[in-house]
Amino acid sequence: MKRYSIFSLARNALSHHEDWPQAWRSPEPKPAYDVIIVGGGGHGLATAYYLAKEHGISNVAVLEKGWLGGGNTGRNTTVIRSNYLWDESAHLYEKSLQLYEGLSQDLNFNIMLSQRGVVNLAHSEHDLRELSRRVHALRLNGIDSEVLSLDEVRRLIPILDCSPAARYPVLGASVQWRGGIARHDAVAWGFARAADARGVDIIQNCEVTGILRDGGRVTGVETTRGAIRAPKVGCVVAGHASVLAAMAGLSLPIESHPLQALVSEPIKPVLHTVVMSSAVHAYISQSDKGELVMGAGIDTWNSYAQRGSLPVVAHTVGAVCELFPIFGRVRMMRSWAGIVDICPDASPIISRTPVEGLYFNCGWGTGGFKATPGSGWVFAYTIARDEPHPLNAPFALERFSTGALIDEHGAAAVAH
Ligand code: FAD
Ligand code: PYC
Repeated sequence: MKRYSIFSLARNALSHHEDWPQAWRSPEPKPAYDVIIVGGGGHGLATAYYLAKEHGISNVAVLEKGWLGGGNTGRNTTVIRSNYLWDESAHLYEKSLQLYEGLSQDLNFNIMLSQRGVVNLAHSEHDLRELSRRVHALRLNGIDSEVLSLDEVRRLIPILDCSPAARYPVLGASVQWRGGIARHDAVAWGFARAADARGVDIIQNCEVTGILRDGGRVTGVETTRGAIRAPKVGCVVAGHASVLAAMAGLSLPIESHPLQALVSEPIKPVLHTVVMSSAVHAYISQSDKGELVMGAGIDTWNSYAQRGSLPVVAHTVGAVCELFPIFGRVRMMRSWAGIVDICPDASPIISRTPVEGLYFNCGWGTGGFKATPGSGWVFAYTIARDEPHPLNAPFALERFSTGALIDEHGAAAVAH
């Protein structure tokens, strides 16, 4: 076993980080692969990793037009939970949460999972009824969830304004203790490193500009670095799924919107759980660095520009200060946006398509970070076997013609 002494720590601190091994290679694209994954966010990298690990398919390329995790993976507010209402979603997100719970060990990379609990505040009798309905549904699915009384909320979050004089007084809450946050970059990097170690080629700065087909079957992709052939192509390009689909002559039931988030200057630890309120329309957690990480609902217009608008930021800061007047004196540091693809039922699409060998994993809207490992796991299964796993069968494209929609607008809550 390698031993680390105070001397080796000091030597590494002064080494200017030289001679570190590369976390993953940067290979030239080969002319052909068994599978091409378009999109080097968490979901695409997880798919490649599980293709290699679970299905022995490692002749795989992940093609990313920018840098790994530069899309929504690196822009999200890192909330993880599995408290979805309907059985189909609860099972899928719970699979993901369980994978998260073992992910640092599996990838041998610290993803900084912090299961600090996710609290959803109730501000009316209606909220209370909705929250307890969800808690009961979750418990029937074996997922941890409980209702908190106002006193319990007060004890858990002493800095929350629980006064009856508040515009939306807090009446209680629900909590999922196993929920929390994880480090978003580490999730992408951990999957990248582990996929690379299993032989997957990760190719950055390689934009897919066309989907090559012969008759009704996919044969590869056109890219800014030339054509690359493959009998199977999986598209995992959150925010740009419709753009990729159009390259194959497909139209998806998706709308693309900016979603914003913002962080404050770092302050001492004061907030130990994730807090969400649909009524004031904001959510907040405190990062390990001390920054307050907060977020908003989507900007109402469609856009592919990864920036938001001042009114949404102003609304969110106002809402957070209503819940936590103590934060009124904290200075904001920066805000940003990502583009989220939203389906009419606020549930994702993980599916084969009418083009043979072409698969789509998209429509995670405002809530796909929590699904990263689970999504990759079921998508790898779907691509490897050319059939859905029972966990993602309900999320196929066919639901938009059969009408078997899975309405999770309530679970997406604040961010919608
Ligand atoms: P991405 O990380 O966006 O990866 C897709 C990749 O595809 C990108 O890197 C992009 O560059 C690439 N790409 C696109 N087009 C092409 C092309 N033509 N060729 C090659 N590559 C291409 N979810 C939660 O669960 N919890 C949260 O707290 C949360 N907060 C959020 C806050 C914000 C502000 C935003 C924007 C989103 C939030 N989400 C959250 C949603 C979550 O971020 C996404 O659902 C999830 O990260 C999607 O992961 P992905 O790997 O599919 O997408
Ligand atoms: O899905 O939990 C979530 C979430 C929080 C913020 C944005 N999405």
